[in-house]
Amino acid sequence: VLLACLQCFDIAPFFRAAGRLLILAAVAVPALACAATQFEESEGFISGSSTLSGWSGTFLVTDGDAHSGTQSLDVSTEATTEGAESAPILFLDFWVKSAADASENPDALIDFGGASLAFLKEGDSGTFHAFDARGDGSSVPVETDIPLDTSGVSAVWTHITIRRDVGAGTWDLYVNGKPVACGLGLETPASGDPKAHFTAGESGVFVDDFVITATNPLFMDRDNDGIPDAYEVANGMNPRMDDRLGDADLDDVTNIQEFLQSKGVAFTPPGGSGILGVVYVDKTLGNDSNTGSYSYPVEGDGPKATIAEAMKVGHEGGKVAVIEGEYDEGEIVFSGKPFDLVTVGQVKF
Ligand SMILES: [Ca+2]
Ligand SMILES: [Ca+2]
Ligand SMILES: [Ca+2]
Ligand SMILES: [Ca+2]
Repeated sequence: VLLACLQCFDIAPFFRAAGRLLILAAVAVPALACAATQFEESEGFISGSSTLSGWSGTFLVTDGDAHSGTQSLDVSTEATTEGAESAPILFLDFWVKSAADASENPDALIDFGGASLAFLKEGDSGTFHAFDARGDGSSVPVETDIPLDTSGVSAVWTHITIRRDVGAGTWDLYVNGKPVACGLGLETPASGDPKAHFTAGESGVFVDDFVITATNPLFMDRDNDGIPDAYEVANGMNPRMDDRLGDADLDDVTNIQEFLQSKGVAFTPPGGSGILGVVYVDKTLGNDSNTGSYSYPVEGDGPKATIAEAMKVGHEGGKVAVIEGEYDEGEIVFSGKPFDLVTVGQVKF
């Protein structure tokens, strides 16, 4: 399974930016689901072919339009993926160019085990609608003003990412990499079915750069709670635990809602340990030459490897956050500095 997934990363360049962390995460998630394709000839997809391994339905591999390379999947009626492994939290990530549905009660453009999305014509532009199975199950507009061409087909490719959590019965939607809806209800009973189902509008649907994966394809998200590691660190959240429903700053707004309201805006990671007063220690992934400002390895920096070294650079009144693992450093000398020692996950001293 792991090997297959490393191949997935290999054929999906948009993964490469975060590849290092994704591979680490892949090691930690044994039941990894995985299916990635750009529909290119180099992957064995021949233009004009209507049968694909891992897909069923009515479609063609086409060289008529593409987001990546020269080919994509042209869904003329419907298409369903098969065969990926299941996991409680799965991400579906793809680029789409679709005809806008004129109906007021649209069919779902995509249904991913109860997480579904439609694309509706509204005036001269298109709007994505997300179905929230809580309440009356109707759809809510989540992304508007997608330009349409004269035939009512989206004039641009749109990047859709769905995070589906079967355990929680919820799903999140990211459009063009930004969070636009979080905690929508899955249809019940929520199914762990890893299949994705596309239904074409009047003029079909182009799909490209398609992947189903158990690791977050958009950003480093070690705990898979849908919030970037770096955002969590910058905002006092726990990057090693699903705390999306927690409230790090005690303002009665949940962490995931704060992330949503921020539109996932760029943040400045703490330069040194001063801003949050947290120094991270990770025996497995850390290195004592790092500053300890990050909970995860980043280019040229990351967590400390030993508590002793973290103590040296920590600020008085700050925190030393020890990330899961077994630490056998003998007696830890606090050298007179008052610290909060917090542990993340299973820590053994
Ligand atoms: Ca392609
Ligand atoms: Ca996270
Ligand atoms: Ca978290
Ligand atoms: Ca809050």
